[in-house]
Amino acid sequence: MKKVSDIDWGRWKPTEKATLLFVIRAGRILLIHKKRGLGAGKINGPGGRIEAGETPRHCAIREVQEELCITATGVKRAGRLHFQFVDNFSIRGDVFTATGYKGTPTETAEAIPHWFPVNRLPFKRMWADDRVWMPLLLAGTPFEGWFIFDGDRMLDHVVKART
Ligand code: 8DG
Repeated sequence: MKKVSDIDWGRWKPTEKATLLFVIRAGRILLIHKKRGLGAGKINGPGGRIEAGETPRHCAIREVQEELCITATGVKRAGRLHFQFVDNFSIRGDVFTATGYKGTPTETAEAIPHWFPVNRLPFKRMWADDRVWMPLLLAGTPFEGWFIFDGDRMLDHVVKART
């Protein structure tokens, strides 16, 4: 299981379902330094696991509230990511963008907020796949991606723009 094509994605069931949300405003994107959980130490969008009975959109908004103390507005679906890890863990991520927010981004136990210019993203400190699909997200092009990871290392990827 080293290639995306090794997996029957039609039957694939993720261990976890999660969300990510990126507030993009005036040429800048709101990211977090993630303090704990999967991807601790990395720069990412705020997000987390979907709870029972929750829609992905509701999860994305709740996670941003919990991690940064703001309420995202103008929330729109952007894409879907499928991650298979070689140790058998797997996670699906629904990705959203937002055009604004209410409140003030504030550090919490989970996250430190940081704004970055959209053309100067800190890819070296982000998950390896992000540089593959982030251009589609920033262009407003719906996307879907499939990835094989060994820990932090991306072994294979396929990303498609959805029209
Ligand atoms: P919770 O307590 O907040 O519910 O969740 P948690 O246990 O802290 O969950 P989490 O670690 O925050 O969930 C993993 C987050 O990391 C989730 O938002 C999806 C995201 N994520 C991956 N892989 C990748 C990736 O390759 N790139 C990006 N950008 N995000 C990823 O799991």
